[in-house]
Amino acid sequence: MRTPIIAGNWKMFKTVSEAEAFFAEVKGKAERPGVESVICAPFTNLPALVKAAAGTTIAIGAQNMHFEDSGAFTGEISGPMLKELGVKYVILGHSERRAYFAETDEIVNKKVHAAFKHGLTPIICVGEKLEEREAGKTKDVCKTQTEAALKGLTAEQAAQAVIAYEPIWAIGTGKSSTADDAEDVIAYIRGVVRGLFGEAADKIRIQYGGSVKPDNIREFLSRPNIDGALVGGASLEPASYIKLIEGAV
Ligand code: G2H
Repeated sequence: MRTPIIAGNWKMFKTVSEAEAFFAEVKGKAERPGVESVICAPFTNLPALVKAAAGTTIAIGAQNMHFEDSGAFTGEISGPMLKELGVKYVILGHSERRAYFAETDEIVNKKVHAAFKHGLTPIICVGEKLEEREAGKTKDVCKTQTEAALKGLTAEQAAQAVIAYEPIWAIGTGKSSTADDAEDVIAYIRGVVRGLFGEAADKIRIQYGGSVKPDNIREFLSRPNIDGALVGGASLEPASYIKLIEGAV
């Protein structure tokens, strides 16, 4: 009943010409009925990608945005700017933003509200650090981050949001969580959403992220609570991205 969503997170990779070349290769191939295909690219690539994606079923997303609509915030990009471009999704609260750019749960929550205000769908990242996992705090951390990020939303908004559970120790390290561990935590996060918003928990899509590849995506998506994947490294090559979409069906 929930359509799986595979989102490539390109991080700080690809110039405009590289993005255009990538898209030309995946067009018509990284598209399958029954799975939503999203490319989250650097800001500079977004106009070219939105143009290239016209008439396809591939959606384009950003990787961050400011919570204010406009103002003296040098170097920032706002929701109205993304909306006017035709961007549909925005990744918020990625662990790299939290770790390197001091994003707090409160900032992430403001950004989530700003995304909904401007008709963008947030992909909200939560997940524990290695030391938190080893201390048995995985679920506590995910609960705190999920509750903070969704604070003040309506149940209708919560149902439309996407959460990405990304254990930080599994990001870009080649070490992925097992599908069973990811399912356990994601089922728990869905329970947290149920506690806040009731039946919206059956509609919200919760992805797994962290070293997902074409050869392990099927295993993750075979679990009942895992509704897709947020993929970094393995989304950068056209052939690999196409296989991820094929593996999600
Ligand atoms: C986690 C993930 C993409 P990777 O950040 O969001 O990256 O798939 O490279 O671990």
